[in-house]
Amino acid sequence: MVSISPHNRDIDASITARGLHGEAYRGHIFWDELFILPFYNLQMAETARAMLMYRYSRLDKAREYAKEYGYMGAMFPWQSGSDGREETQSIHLNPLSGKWDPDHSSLQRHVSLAIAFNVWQYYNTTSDIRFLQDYGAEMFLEICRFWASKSKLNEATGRYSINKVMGPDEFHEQYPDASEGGLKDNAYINIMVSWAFGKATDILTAIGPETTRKVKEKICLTDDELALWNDIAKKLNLCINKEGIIAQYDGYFDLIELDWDYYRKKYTNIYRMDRILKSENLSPDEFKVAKQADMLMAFYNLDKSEIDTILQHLGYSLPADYLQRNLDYYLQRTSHGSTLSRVVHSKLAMLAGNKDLSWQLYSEALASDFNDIQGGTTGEGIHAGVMAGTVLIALTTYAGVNYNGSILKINPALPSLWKMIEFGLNFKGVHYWFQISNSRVKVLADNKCIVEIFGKEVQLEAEIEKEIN
Ligand code: IFM
Repeated sequence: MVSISPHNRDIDASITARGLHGEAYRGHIFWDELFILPFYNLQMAETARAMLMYRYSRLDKAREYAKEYGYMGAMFPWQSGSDGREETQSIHLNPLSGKWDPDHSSLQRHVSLAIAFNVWQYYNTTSDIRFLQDYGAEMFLEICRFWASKSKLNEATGRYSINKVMGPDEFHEQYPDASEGGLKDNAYINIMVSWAFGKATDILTAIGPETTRKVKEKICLTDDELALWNDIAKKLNLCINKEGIIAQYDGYFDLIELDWDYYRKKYTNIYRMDRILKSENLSPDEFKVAKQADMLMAFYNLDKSEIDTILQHLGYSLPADYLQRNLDYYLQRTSHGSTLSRVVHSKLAMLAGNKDLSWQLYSEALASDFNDIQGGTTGEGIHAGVMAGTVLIALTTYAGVNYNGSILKINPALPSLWKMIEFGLNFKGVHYWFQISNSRVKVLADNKCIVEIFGKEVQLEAEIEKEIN
């Protein structure tokens, strides 16, 4: 059971991180929508729209929040409830030590990028131009404006930096010995900001000149601001070592390597390495240990080709196998303290050509709530993000459906235990039915359209089934 369904599309609500099953996170809404919304985009577009309207209805509050911190545009809260104010706690109980530790997770400003990404994904999947014209573009542009005001040019290097943020990996909250929370140049954030500034142009083109004029007038957006976004998009800073590893954030390479064997032997379950380290009077901020995908999260959102373009645009050149290298590097340093971690890594493992690893992580992700793999957290509520994420991995990574472009592309790579998968979905106003095995795709659409199957464009006529081998 979730807090959003076709029956309550007119209710001002979105999906709480733990559904309606328990009291964990007090019913708050996080960035987990990013893992959930695509399912609704493909199956129940009106429900997806309702989720985005939950955010739009709190845009003013996000504007106030940005202003309160000296920024422009819209800064959405990391944890959101009914009135859109920041609901994140500032202290956190460590059950291992019984101590309340400072909690800087409200600095996960990347939630606003997730909302911008969701606006684009919703529009691209549904072609709901009215939503984009009336609400989505405004929200997207205000989010870009926020990130522009957070980007600071370093005259010496000619690069922009974004400071005082936390990435999705919640174990790193601040620099060791710093007196306040926040890190500089988180790679996931900087890549997604560059993506958002690029996408802003596509959004203005999509809504057309007349609506562009109206939206710009409504939010007083100038051409100088748009030019600045363009400049920032090309000059954001990333820290990359000579092996082609992209640092999670500036300073990450200076951290200490964790003795994983020692901790595995000592505690068996080391998902929550943050709590373990803190209970030993150490801090995860000092170690190369991640709760979940952070830099690699960019590859969950975007096609690798898009990231290659962004990196090129930013003027960085990396080894051809940089994705494999980064996956190996970060996987060895990740404890999967969030159920979302395995969903992301199962997709990445497949991208890096490691089918077995992908299946292992996927199977564990599937069992998250069924087996309560985090040892007691399911009783506090199911994990809505991982549930939707596992459905989507079946469709995207395994059935190989890519809905990021202007037509659907199908390139299946089913796990060896799967013979065939059959499902329906909606894309750009057309309803599709697919039956997919590794060597054959059967497809039926209710309208004339083009799809790409096994790398070749296929013209479909309404209600005429095609089989492609
Ligand atoms: O949003 C997530 C976060 O990424 C990891 N901790 C739990 C949150 C709520 O599900």
